[in-house]
Amino acid sequence: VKKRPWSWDQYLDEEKAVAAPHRAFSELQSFPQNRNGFKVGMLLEGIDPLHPSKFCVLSVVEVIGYRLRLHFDGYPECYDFWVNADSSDIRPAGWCEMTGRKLQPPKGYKEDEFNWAKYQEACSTQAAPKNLFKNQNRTVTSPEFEVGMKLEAVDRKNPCLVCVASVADVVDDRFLVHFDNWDDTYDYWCDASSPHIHPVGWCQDNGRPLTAPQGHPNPELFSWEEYLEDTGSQAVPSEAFHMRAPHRFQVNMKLEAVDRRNPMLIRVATIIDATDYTVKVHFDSWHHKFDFWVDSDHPDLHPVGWCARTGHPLETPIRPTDVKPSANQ
Ligand code: MLY
Repeated sequence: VKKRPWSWDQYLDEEKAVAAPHRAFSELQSFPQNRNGFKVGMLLEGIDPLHPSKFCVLSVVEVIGYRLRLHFDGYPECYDFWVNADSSDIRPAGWCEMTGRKLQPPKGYKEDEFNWAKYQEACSTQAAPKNLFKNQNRTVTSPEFEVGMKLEAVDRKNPCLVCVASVADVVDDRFLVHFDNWDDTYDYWCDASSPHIHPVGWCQDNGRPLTAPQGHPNPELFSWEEYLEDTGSQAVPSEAFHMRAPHRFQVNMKLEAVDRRNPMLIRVATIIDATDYTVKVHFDSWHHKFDFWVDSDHPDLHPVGWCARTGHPLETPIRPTDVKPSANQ
């Protein structure tokens, strides 16, 4: 018996479910406007997901549809990661030098002896052309967020904590949130509309505990006034914060989501729970132990039809109807 090809329309019909509407998705989740022009072997610079303060030398090692797998030159494959072609986390070769940032060279190179021209020659590979980076020359900026300014921010690895934090870097409309006296593994990039950041004094105004910087002599008695003075720093002006409206996803809506365990795969998924700014994603026909909470604007969530549109395979659920019931049941 020839199986009919899987179709979203038919599946939604059978499940009596609806697709999450396009307006629920952010620009970086929606159908892309351009093609993915990246090719295997191209070199570029990008943010290390495990150390978001670092820009590193990366090469494209796999391209599927609108996505690419990036590899840290000279390092084991286990650190490879996937991004969409329009990710804000990737930049053309030379971007760090041009913007006065440190670039983490490939393994085996010292920072001051790395040179893009020589490296490309040595590996006889080429840098990805600048026009492939959709995120370049964004006109939107966040001028009110300046490096060194202080704020209160949710530690996303420990989401019940709101902590003393600083702006550690600013690129276009995004900035890097760093937790004072902690290492950069807690850092994250966000923009002024993030629900995870608040102006200095927010915890006090909202009767919430504020986590002082690590090693603060008197964390219970932390005072912003003293801290700003002692560190010679300024608070991000409160007018700079423009928290976005809550998302428009609803429970039971269907979508396409990147598999956390094997991020090469995109699966048929359902929103099974939600808060104002996060959703809980379930992979259809998979065990609930794979469910996960994620920010509603995460670039790994896509509308129904995204895979078909971008030329990415979609992992479809195993249908119980595919299994013939036995005769004596
Ligand atoms: N128990 C955790 C808490 C770390 C919190 C760090 N934040 C505030 C940046 C730990 O010590 O690893």
